[in-house]
Amino acid sequence: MRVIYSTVEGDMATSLICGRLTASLRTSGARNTISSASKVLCGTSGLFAGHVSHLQPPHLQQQQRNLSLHEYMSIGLLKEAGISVPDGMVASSSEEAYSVAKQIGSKDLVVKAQVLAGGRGKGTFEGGLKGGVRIVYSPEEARDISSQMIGRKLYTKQTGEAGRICNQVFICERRYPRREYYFAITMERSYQGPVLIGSSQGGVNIEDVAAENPDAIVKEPIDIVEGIKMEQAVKVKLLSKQNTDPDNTSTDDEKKPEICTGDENPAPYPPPDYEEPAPSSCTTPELAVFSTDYATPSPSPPPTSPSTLRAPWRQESWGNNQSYLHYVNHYQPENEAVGYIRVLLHGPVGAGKSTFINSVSSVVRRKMANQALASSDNSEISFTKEYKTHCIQRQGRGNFYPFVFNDVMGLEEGTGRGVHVKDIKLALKGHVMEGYKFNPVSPLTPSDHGYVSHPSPGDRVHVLVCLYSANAGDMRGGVLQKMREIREAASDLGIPQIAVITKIDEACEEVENNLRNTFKSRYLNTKIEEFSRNLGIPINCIFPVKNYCTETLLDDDVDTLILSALRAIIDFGGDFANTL
Ligand SMILES: Nc1nc2c(ncn2[C@@H]2O[C@H](COP(=O)(O)OP(=O)(O)OP(=O)(O)O)[C@@H](O)[C@H]2O)c(=O)[nH]1
Ligand SMILES: [Mg+2]
Repeated sequence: MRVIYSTVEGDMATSLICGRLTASLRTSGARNTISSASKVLCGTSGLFAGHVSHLQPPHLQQQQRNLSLHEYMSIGLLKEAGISVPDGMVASSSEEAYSVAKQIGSKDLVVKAQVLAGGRGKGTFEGGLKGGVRIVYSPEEARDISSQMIGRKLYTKQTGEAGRICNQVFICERRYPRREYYFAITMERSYQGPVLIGSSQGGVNIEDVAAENPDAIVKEPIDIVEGIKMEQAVKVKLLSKQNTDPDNTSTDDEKKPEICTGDENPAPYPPPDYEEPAPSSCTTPELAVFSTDYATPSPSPPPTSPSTLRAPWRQESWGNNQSYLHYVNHYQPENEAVGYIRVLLHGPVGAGKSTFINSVSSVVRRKMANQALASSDNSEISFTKEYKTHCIQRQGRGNFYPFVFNDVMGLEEGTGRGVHVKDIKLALKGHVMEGYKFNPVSPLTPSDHGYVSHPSPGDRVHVLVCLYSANAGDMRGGVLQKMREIREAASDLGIPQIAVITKIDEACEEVENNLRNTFKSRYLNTKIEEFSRNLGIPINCIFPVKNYCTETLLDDDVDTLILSALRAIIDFGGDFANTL
């Protein structure tokens, strides 16, 4: 349910209550819903309570307007009146947003900027965040997004260049309604009182609907003494039939309240063309026009899971492994002085670095490999302790693929823990000797035995790959800082960088069930965007993979993702090696 604040120039304020009846009709039926809404408006604590001050003569009345309502306030009023609304709370700081999201307890949430302006969904915040209505999947993400909204101005097509400050966000559970209906109760001058308006067409371009299909809109003036009558409630209710019964062939007997659970064939919420009504759209005097922010749903949208998108966010040539393998098998670095592409892997403890090396080896050798010792659990302490180069053997003795992987100890939060950032920086330049045992407390120095004083072009790193688990919570400050530092050092040396997001199977059920959902997963899409933002790695340089961990047989789809990442790794590395 939404209440949209609006004013009309002149002496009459117009407020619209636009309700998404799907949720409430489900539980209470039309009359209850509408009369509950009227309580919100006209009851003793209702919005219009001040306007009807118990029938005093007009000249004694002090007109009171309590109409500048933020969405969370109106939702509170509707809830109080017994109307079913999504569970949610308001937050004034990002930390509060975090605890509110935790309290709601859902991992499918919407963060909505509380700004009295239309067009929030398509607005932009100062600082660059796009969209005043954002879907998030964790309390951490709610905190992150809120921190980019609270205290900043939102610019929408209604705020103009001045923008409007966002002081609060409303965090609520996400709902997946199947159909959209709108109704408004507005004070309208021509009726000298509140008018009930309903539409079966949603609200997008409602002015056009009013002109082209007036039957799709019902207007019922409310007698403020008698309240809403049953026939009026039924009239509004029947609008829903128009939406589901386009030919209007059903008999009156069939026109009974319909249960619309919103759980079947869910549509995205909010839908991609989310658009809020402009306050100015209410100025038409004879009709308090309400614009909806949801598209009228198609009668039978294709079934999709709420967690997957209809169209993938990246194209992948599933089943095209032969061409990938052909490329990898025939690859030769152009620069003969280099001989092989050196790939350095880094990332937090347990991100799947060693397992990725084994996975690549398994895919290209077409049999399971276990050459890089990987942890059998998700320990907090790095399992890999030494600097080790992994070559991958190909057919024929002494014959290896022209790319090698360097595995390192994992990064940890805090000082004196995990691999030292300075050691990774030295490895980038080729100063770290094979077999060097990492010391989290003190980095390698030129006087140490493990220091390579004169590295060859082949000792140097040609491509840096950052591994990160899709299943990790928020990007921890300390580890993120270390990853950034390593990235900067690599950038200074001109070394190209790629990120591999592992454990996509653990992070997302749809992906676990079918790896081909990888690029349709909303969660992964968001996660990769967040990762890209935090680390500054472009999205097209980030590759989601599922490593081979428990399998004993190769799988085509697992191979596709690994080969796709591998191809980019050797391409990037080869380009850099050519410059040496
Ligand atoms: N489900 C799943 N598990 C994975 C994946 N990648 C790695 N793992 C598991 O995650 C755990 C840690 O993997 P490792 O490869 O040892 O991680 P690492 O980054 O080398 O960790 P350290 O050497 O300890 O820094 C192991 O139990 C792996 O089986 C993946 O894509 N999916
Ligand atoms: Mg390891």
